[in-house]
Amino acid sequence: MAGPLLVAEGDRVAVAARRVMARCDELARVSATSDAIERVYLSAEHARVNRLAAEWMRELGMTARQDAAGNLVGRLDTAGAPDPDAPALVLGSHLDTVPDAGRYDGIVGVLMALEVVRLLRVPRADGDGDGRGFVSPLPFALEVIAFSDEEGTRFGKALLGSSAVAGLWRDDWWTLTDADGMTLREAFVEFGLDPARVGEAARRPAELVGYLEAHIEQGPELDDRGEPLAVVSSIASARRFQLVVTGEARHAGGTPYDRRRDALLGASEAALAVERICRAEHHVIGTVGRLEAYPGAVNVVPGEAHLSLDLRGELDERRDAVWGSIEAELDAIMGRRGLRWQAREVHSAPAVFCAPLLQDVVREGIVSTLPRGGDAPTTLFSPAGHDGMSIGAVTGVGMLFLRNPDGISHHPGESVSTADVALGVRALAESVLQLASDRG
Ligand code: HGY
Ligand code: MN
Ligand code: MN
Repeated sequence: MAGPLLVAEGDRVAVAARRVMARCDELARVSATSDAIERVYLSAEHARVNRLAAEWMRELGMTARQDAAGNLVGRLDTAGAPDPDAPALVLGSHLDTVPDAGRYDGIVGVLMALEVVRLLRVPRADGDGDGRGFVSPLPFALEVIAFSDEEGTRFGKALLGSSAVAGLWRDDWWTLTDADGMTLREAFVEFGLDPARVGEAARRPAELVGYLEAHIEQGPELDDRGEPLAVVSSIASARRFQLVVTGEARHAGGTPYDRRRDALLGASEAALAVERICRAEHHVIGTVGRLEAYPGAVNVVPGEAHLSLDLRGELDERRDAVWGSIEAELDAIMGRRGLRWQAREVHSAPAVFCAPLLQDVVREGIVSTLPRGGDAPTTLFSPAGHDGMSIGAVTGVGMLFLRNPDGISHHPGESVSTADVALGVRALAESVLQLASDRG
């Protein structure tokens, strides 16, 4: 590519980056708790950030609508009469969070996408369409989707919002329950959505040119390499389980050790076994994020333990082989301890390989931000999950990673620099222009 396609007068990109950072702070204040960031699917906070982001979309001249699964969809039509079926390049990420979250995971990608629309839009010719101010000058419409449930924090199943957009919704999800016992179906209705119409969120491949997402790396690679941006090659496959270990609750004082069937100790050995088995693997990562003992009394040997398992890998087959090793090890551990265990799979998503063409345009976009003749941009595998894992079922996926100091994420200490966001906005805009150029 000859050089940057984007003529960004002066510091429009720097201004865009500052706006992104300020809005990340603004959205961080929309939380279920006053002392941390938490925003889960179909909550009052979800509704509030959708309203706020819809305002920002409309300010840009986009239409903004909440789809049948609670995702927020902004659209900038191509010139001429608005054509809702004109193929669109979708940019975006997610606005939901984990508990006690950082303020950039997902959020920064949605806001960077809006700044790319601001940089690329052109005034609508007088008299075109419905008089709204701006259009996409590209051979495709531009959409920004703020996905509503990438994390899966509330119901355990991740990617609910993007699954609906990809037409992957399953009816057996309706009975999933949150910590208060509310079903997904009840939460849908309470939020004002109609479960019977969730299928209307689905998009057809013919409507989509592709999906490009900017996201913080959520790992230390770029920081260690001293680079601000990277191309993503693929997104890890994920499986999530809820495990139950059953022993026998007994008196903490009167029960000798050789008479105990302590479920918490069995679960603890299981967690250590997951770490040991996965450490021996390349690009398979297992994490026990939650462990609860029951009845949970200080003077009772736990008769039951519940633990979560998040297992992900670069390749589905390798991940599944490791799950087999973990199952065998859990059988051995529980057998030794006279315990029983069972697993319920609550989430599964295959690995998604980013479309080569979209990897190329993201690479071109990054190159446009680098000094001429520099090294080729880094390409990274993403062990973190993203909405592209769903969207890959209906269109090509491309991702741009931003440096995430120390790789801290899913934590209030998560950070990204304004300078890197500026580079990221410019790279993402250039990627879009490169794609438009490739498509003639
Ligand atoms: O879990 C993940 O990898 C993503 O942050 N939801
Ligand atoms: Mn994320
Ligand atoms: Mn996350």
